Amino acid sequence: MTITLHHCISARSFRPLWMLEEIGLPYELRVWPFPPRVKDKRYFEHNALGTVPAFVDGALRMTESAAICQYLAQRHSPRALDVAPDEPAFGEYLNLLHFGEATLTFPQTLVLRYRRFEPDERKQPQVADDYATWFLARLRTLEPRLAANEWLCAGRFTAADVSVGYALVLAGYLDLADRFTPAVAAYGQRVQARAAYQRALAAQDRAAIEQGVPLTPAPLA
Ligand SMILES: N[C@@H](CCC(=O)N[C@@H](CS)C(=O)NCC(=O)O)C(=O)O
Repeated sequence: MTITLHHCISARSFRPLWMLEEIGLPYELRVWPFPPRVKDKRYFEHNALGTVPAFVDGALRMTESAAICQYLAQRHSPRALDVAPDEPAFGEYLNLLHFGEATLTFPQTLVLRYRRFEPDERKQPQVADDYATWFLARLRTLEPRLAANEWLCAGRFTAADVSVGYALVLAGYLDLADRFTPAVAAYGQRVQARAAYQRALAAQDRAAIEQGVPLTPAPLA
């Protein structure tokens, strides 16, 4: 049974797309204009929340990007992209995997919304600046970890790197990457140099062109 991933260009659905490329699983990529709940209401048939990702694997439907990464890693990449419960880094891995979305991506969505996405009369520069600062402060635990290690945990690249790596890529879209500390900046370059990351970028562009969807990145509200 082929996996189907519903995606908007550069949105959080990029995390599972990147995972699928890391693992080398076959999948069907459906690209939607952003935000699908406004631009194409047929999307509600796939996810009643209107958000991407929506991930379909047989009878299973999932809508949380970090959870999908965890699912794919555990099911298809044991002890490689996944960290098993009997490995010393298991708890650290789960913490970092979820830190990428819950702690690092959430404040950035406020920056996007109030700096870029809202019409001028609703823009809130103070909110955007405060959440940008908050996001950057939340990177502080990564700096010593990445100064000492190539990847986040377990001595190898895992789904936690996909989760956190995407949050750093998103910061680049928001022009925040030039405020990264040195080890975080170098790690951001390392994750983006991965062949699977590059294949995922190419796959989203190819699918968008084939499906007639503009290549403009999602504002990620
Ligand atoms: N916590 C969810 C968030 C999903 C989410 O909010 N996705 C955004 C794009 S990055 C979206 O679809 N926004 C459109 C909307 O809210 O209508 C995840 O990690 O997948």
